[in-house]
Amino acid sequence: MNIIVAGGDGFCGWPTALYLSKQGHDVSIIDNMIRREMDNELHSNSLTPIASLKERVAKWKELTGKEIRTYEGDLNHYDFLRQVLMTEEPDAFVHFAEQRSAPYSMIDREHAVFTQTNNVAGNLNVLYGIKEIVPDCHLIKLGTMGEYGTPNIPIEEGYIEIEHKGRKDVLPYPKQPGSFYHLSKVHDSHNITFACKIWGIRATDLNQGVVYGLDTDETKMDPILANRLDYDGVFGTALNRFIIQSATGHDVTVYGKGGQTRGFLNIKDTVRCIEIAAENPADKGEFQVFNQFTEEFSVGELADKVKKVAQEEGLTPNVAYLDNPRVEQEEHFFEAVNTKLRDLGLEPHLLDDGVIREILHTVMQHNDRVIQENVMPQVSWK
Ligand code: NAD
Ligand code: USQ
Repeated sequence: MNIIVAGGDGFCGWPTALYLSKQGHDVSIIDNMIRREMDNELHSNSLTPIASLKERVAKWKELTGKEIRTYEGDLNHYDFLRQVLMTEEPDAFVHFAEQRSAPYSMIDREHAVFTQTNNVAGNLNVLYGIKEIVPDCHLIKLGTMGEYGTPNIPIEEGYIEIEHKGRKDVLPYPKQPGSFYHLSKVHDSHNITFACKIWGIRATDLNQGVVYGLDTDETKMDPILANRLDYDGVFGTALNRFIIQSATGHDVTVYGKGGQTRGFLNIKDTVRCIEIAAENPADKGEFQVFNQFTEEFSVGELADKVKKVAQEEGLTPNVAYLDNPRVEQEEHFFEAVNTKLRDLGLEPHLLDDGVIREILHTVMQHNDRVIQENVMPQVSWK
């Protein structure tokens, strides 16, 4: 298949592009490098040193003989996007290219407006581009489990059957997101649903949980292929942050009571889920929704798991329960269905001590790159 990976320079996109290329697909990347600019804006960095996209794809070609074409540009520049779609004529468009940090979207008005403009308008351009140029192309869109929020009933995969006043219907599952970023994903889902209905576009929304780890078989082939790893209070996510904090002698930062429960998955499963979605395109006009996570944990539970492994490695981690900078439920019911990707062949890499230990060892090679002032959360929801 010809597959475009938009956001292919990012944390999920880069390993996905490599994996799809290894599997024999003809892969190209779109990215405007804004994530690298955000590091400069936040005076932050990836824990792992990362090569430029040009160096990355050149190394991949040298090692495997496989070419990944790159297009540097913004999905919000429609002429650029049209040109890429006309050149590549993709069978699938994997869309990772959004501002993905909840704290970044909550910094202030400008960052909220940027997040929603970048994400919602960018995705709308992709929908128009597919309609206009490649109407059969399958849109594989990264959504988030956080679109659903934390309702007091089980979360279904995209849709729920409701009986009301004696009548029944299957309706989109209610959305109660917890940040302007998560809201942007809900707006995207609505726009895609509508575009499928009116133009017959085929789309799959992957409501992904929090991703942990950094390596896949491909990124480990050479230091130039290394993936980025975020640890700062804006872009770092729960489990990866906890591991890096224990490796560098920083308190493990559990926000509030720590009962916040989310779906999690290993980056090794992210890349496979994208392949499964590509192999199982939605029908024309269908908006297919998969919940993309493998296990549920509370953040308090994750902190304890990391603490145990870190102690076994001779470290002295301390779990600190901080005032929660976010507005969210800290103790709640959480039970989400995630059977569709499993039924289509996903064999999850589950979280155990060995997995935590492996990430910890990688992290410890780069401890000196941590900018300590960036580790504590500084963005408040209020
Ligand atoms: P990331 O920030 O590392 O990568 C996103 C990439 O998209 C970056 O390289 C950035 O430069 C690019 N980009 C952003 N806006 C763009 C635009 N307008 N035009 C072109 N390129 C643009 O993020 P990630 O962690 O790889 O996440 C990828 C996707 O997966 C996001 O949509 C995110 O919402 C979703 N997701 C991520 C996680 C996670 O834990 N990382 C979990 C669930 C869902
Ligand atoms: N949390 C802590 N301590 C930390 C960091 C986070 O307790 O140091 C808590 C947060 O308060 C929250 C939970 O951990 O309750 C998850 O936070 P996170 O920063 O790990 O993840 P989140 O903000 O939800 O966003 C990440 C990605 C986003 C993706 C989302 C999937 O950045 O792109 O959409 O995970 S999900 O959470 O399922 O919506």
